[in-house]
Amino acid sequence: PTVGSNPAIDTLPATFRWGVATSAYQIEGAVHEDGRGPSIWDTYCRTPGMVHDDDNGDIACDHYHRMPEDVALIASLGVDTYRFSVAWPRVQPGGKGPVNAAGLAFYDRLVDELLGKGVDPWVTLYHWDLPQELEDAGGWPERDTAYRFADYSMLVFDALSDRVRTWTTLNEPWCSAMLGYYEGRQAPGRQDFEAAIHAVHHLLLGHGLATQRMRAAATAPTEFGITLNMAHASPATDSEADREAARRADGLSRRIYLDPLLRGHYPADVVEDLAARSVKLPVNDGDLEIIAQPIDVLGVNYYSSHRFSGVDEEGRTTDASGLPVDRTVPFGRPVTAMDWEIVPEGFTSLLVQISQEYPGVPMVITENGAAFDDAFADGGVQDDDRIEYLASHIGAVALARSQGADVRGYFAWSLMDNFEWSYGYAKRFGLVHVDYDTQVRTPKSSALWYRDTIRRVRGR
Ligand code: GBH
Repeated sequence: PTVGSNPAIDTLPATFRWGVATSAYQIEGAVHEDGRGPSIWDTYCRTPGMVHDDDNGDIACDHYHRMPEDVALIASLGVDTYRFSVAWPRVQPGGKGPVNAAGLAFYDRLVDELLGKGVDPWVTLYHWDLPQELEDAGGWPERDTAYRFADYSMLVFDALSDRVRTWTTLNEPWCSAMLGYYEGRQAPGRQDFEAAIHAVHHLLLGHGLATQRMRAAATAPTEFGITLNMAHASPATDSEADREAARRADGLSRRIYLDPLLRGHYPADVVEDLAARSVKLPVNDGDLEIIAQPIDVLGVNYYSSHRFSGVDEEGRTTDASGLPVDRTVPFGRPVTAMDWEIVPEGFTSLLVQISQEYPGVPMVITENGAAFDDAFADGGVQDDDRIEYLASHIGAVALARSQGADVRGYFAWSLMDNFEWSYGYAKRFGLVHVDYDTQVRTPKSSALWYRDTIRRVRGR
């Protein structure tokens, strides 16, 4: 069959929402301009050895200076929606206090430019770039940060809500909490499990506080939500130990967010697992009501899925520190340049599972995509591997819809190659190639395939 052909895609309705996504620190550059303050990522990148090649986002895709050109590129793909994030340190350089008008003005221009080209803006308020001053005061493990986030959100909402119809608070709180404060693989690079669990609660609280205030202030129909990164967790075998490992992993990565958001309480088994590690979620009276504010859309970011075993290679069920083993067992599938296994059917399983466990939740795929070792040749990139990845995963979404999951849209990650966090510029996720010496953008074959797919599905 031809590259990227997948009949399931053509079962998607003409009203399905198509988009591309980016985030501020990964594309903007201009880190010292118009009064922007430092974020935890500026600091992390300057800590030798934390980021591949000690790269940083100082210039990135220079989007801050090339925004109109990039919006034209977005429009040329024929998407309905552009999902971008607002940089908190541009709007409020120290994370609190009055608005920095020059920084906020950039997003004002971006929104106008998008609307002028017929593309809907979809705002993410926080995609990992915490103002450094707030981290110096303790960061997300501190309760105060949640209130600071709600204040910041209102500054942006007041400026843009006359034109922006969809607002998501956080991108992937699991990454902020676990990679940032426990594993240390992302900014701020701390390694403290208890701090990470406190961060989980304060991120969710910040989401709830911001959502509550924005909704109360809205004067036009507006959708609110949050984006979570999720995978489908399954046991490697039917053994009790493996089923327990999958339950624990799923609890700490997925249900610890979905349950408080959509059911108003933390999952009892996760609370027990945490107690076994002498850690407690710092819940105050009334917090769960705030976190469980109704949302209009759940953003789902999907890249891969995992099988779990509760037994290590030597047959032990606890590790050196006495913690139960949660070991991922590869499916043996092809991997992307990130070494992430390509598991599209896990995407279907995940979406159907969410729709069964949390009935009625409307979802949009706010990120899905892949890095591959693109070869730039003859003036372009023929990225058949990316086309196949996108086709199989969009097909998986269509299949999930036919099995009852209410998925209303799909946004490809990413519009263009960009700063891939700890991997620096070494990994390319873009539909559009970026030459970092010249900043020339060149649509890859996948960009053209995506444009044609959208046109075909919409045209039926
Ligand atoms: C997203 O995070 C981010 O929102 C985005 O900024 C980023 O550029 C993009 O993805 C690509 O990385 O090693 O098989 O266990 C991704 C979150 C969490 C997805 C960890 C992959 C591990 C896969 N990631 N997960 S595996």
